[in-house]
Amino acid sequence: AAQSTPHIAMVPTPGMGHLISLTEFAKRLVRYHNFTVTFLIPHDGSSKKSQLSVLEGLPTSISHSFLPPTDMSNLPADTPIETRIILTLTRSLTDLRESLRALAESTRLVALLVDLFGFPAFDLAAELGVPAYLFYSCNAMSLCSVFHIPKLDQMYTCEYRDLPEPVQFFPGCVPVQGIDMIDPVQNRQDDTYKLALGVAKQYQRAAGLLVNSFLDLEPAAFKFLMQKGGEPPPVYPVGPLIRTGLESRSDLCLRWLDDQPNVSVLYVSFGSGGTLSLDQIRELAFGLEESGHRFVWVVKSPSEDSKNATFFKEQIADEPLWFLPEGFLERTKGLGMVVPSWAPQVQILSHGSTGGFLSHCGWNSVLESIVNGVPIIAWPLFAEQRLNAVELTTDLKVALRVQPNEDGVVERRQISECIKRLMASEEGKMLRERMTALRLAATTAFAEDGSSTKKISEL
Ligand code: BUP
Repeated sequence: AAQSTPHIAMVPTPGMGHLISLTEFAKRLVRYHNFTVTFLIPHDGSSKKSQLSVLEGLPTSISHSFLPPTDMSNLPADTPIETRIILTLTRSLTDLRESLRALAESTRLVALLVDLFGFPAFDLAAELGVPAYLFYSCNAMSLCSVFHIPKLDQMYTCEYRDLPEPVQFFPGCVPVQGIDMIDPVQNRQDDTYKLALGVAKQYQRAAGLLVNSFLDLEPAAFKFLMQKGGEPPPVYPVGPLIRTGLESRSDLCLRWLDDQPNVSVLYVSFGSGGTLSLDQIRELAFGLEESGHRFVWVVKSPSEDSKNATFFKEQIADEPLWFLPEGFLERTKGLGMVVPSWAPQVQILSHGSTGGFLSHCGWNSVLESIVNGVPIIAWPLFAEQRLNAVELTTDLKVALRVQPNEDGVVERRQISECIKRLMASEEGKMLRERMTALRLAATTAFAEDGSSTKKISEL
């Protein structure tokens, strides 16, 4: 019987966002479509703790194994994150080949599913004669940009931030300034630019592209991607897939939220990858304080350069929140909660007291906000986050966006103004109403006859 159950191998590259959305997709395949799944996980030798927290609660028909750690010690410290991620995978290909072969012998292996950086594994699927699919864990708009970049490369020689006019990646696309395009194309001399330029070709080799978004959220982008005879292979909107199965309510900040008025608290987080400079953290603290609104702030230690790394480390050992302005915690006592490093984000966003999200606009965070109807203050930092911010503010109109000054710092005045606009103005009310409509559309996508339910069945 085990042999007749269709089996899928999933390969998540480093990054919690990749793992979480793939495991959510695996859960649906197991629950509604009678598949079994094995996760084969390349890793770079760093701690597996947060990955294990996701993997441990999975149903028994989903198993996992970590591939032997790759040696990344010869990489220069400033190697871009995208290169680092892809190298972790390419340096694991021999081990991955062996694991896939073993799976093909012991199960009825019907497909390989990799994430957006996983295309170097396509050849291994071909060797085994199984189709390779790609799970694109960002939005349809950024996928359109991936397919558009080779055209821009032909059309212009300047850096994209100097383009004479904004770009449209598909008919009906909101205009995007070059500076808001994805990070890997911001420097044409850089190796990651060549990588980004080649991605469209790689994606064309997939048997299908699964996008963690839904038709009603990005109709024009999906229309473009799904037109027959277009460049991409078949595209399947399969979202919004966000983290589920988090029932524990023991957390201190959830209990604090229980005591706050409805829709009154701003949740502040820059994601697992986002850090701010010391100056910026302090400016944000003053901005929060000046706004007078309630908040839950997930803070991380300031980003360090080699100059101050030792100093920062010594300070942290003495007092973990040393970088906050003096007296901040006392002055905001009762009004705000500061949570070091990690908070139960999905539960916070689904709590009735939460009324806004100041976010780095990572796509997982955006989807979690949409599913819970929480409007956003967009503060994008890196990767494709600026593109997400453009979509949220200009196209969907469910977010406000902050802009840094010439020194790259978002000033306290702007922060507090944005918070007031979001939490207590007519404008904020409209953003919330539109977010509520999106929330409904998100629920509908996974109804019995919903667009994403149907697309997954079709797939
Ligand atoms: Br930080 C944080 N609690 O404190 P990313 C994150 N998460 O539950 P995204 C928490 O981790 P990027 C925290 O809800 C999301 O499901 C969060 O977060 C959860 O991914 C997951 O890494 C991953 O911030 O941004 O939002 O896609 O572009 O940085 O990958």
